[in-house]
This record gives sequence, C-alpha cells and structure tokens, in this order.
Amino acid sequence: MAKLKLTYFDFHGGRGEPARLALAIGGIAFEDDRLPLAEWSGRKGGTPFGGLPILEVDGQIVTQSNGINRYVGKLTDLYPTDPWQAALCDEAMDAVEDITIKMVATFDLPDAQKKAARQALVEGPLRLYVTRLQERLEAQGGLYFAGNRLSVADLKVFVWIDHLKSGKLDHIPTDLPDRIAPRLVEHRERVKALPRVRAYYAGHGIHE
Ligand SMILES: N[C@@H](CCC(=O)N[C@@H](CS)C(=O)NCC(=O)O)C(=O)O
Repeated sequence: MAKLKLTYFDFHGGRGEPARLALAIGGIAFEDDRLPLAEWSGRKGGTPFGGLPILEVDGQIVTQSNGINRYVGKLTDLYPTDPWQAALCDEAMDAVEDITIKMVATFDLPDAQKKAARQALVEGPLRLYVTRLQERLEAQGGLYFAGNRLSVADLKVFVWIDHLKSGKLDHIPTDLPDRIAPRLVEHRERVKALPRVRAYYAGHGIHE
C-alpha cells in the first residue's frame, strides 16, 4: 500500500475534510498533516497552486480537492465505478466547489460589505445551490448522491452543510438548510451517524 500524507489546515471541515473522512472510513492509514494557519504564509509559495489540500503519495504530490477526493474514493471504494454514477458523484462535489468559491470571496471583506455580500448570497446562489442539491439528492432516491451508497460526494456535501449550520459563518442563518432543504439536513445527520464517521470525530475529541 502506498504511503499517504494529507496536508490541510488544522481545523475540522473545509476542502480537506472529505478526504480525511474517506481515508478514515476506508481504514487506510495516512499521515494526517494539519498545518496551523499561522504557518501558512511561509508555506504557500512552495505549493503548486498556492492552496491546500495536498496529497503526497509515496513522495509525489497532487493538489485539487475534488481530484484528491476521487483518488482516495477509489482507494476506499467510495467513488462509483460506473461512469454515470461517477458523473453524478462529480456533479455534487463540483457544485459544492462552485458555491464554496462564492463564499470564500466574502471572507476578507470588511464587516459591512461582508454582511451585504452574504445576504445577497443567502437570497441568491446559496439558496439555489442548497435547494438544487436537495433536488439532485431526491432524484437519486433521497439517501445518497450517487450509486445508492455512500460516496465521497456524500462526504463533501455533509461537510458543507455542517459548515453552513455551524454558526461560524457570520450573516448566514444557521437554520437556512433546515428551512429550505430539510432532506439535506437529514442526509447530514445520516452521514454523521455512520459508526466510522462517529469514531473518526470521537478520535478527535468531538462527540455530537
Ligand atoms: N481549487 C483548489 C482550491 C484550494 C484552496 O483555495 N484551498 C484553500 C483552503 S480550503 C486555501 O488553501 N486557502 C489559503 C489561500 O488561498 O491562501 C482545491 O479545490 O483544492
């Protein structure tokens, strides 16, 4: 088995979390390299595209979170082998990327501008992506985004909905998903309740 090292920031969530979860669920040993945010400015310039996560496989590195998700999904049987189901899995992951990029664009705004930008997001793209992702989930039967079983798409959407509901995003109402996409909230609860997901978070001192 290849030697894996996944480098991401030292918080739970974000673009690195689905791969951490997939590897934990799949029982694949990896070095969980968690970079303190304070060290990032000194490291950024040495990374291929100036961002994390980075996956190192036997000394070679690869970037781009969804590509990493696909790779670890293949290692852990959490990425569909059927091409159509794989496309559905990719669709959900890329949709989360789309809306993540719009949210990240508000991070460094001064507070008044951030508030206005996030209110516009809530009324526009955020509402659209949440409701449309729920529709895509329901179109596949309501339980999983692809292949009628857990995949890295479920992990990515779970991490995103968890973040939206966390209260860590100022000016984003934490009950937005509950109000407009209750099936996505149920999906989040289902993923969170998986024994290996619970064990992963318990191992990090998180018992919810
Ligand atoms: N397209 C890249 C984006 C990577 C990215 O922007 N990652 C964020 C963390 S989620 C980051 O490194 N931010 C710090 C920075 O841009 O300086 C991917 O999907 O991995």
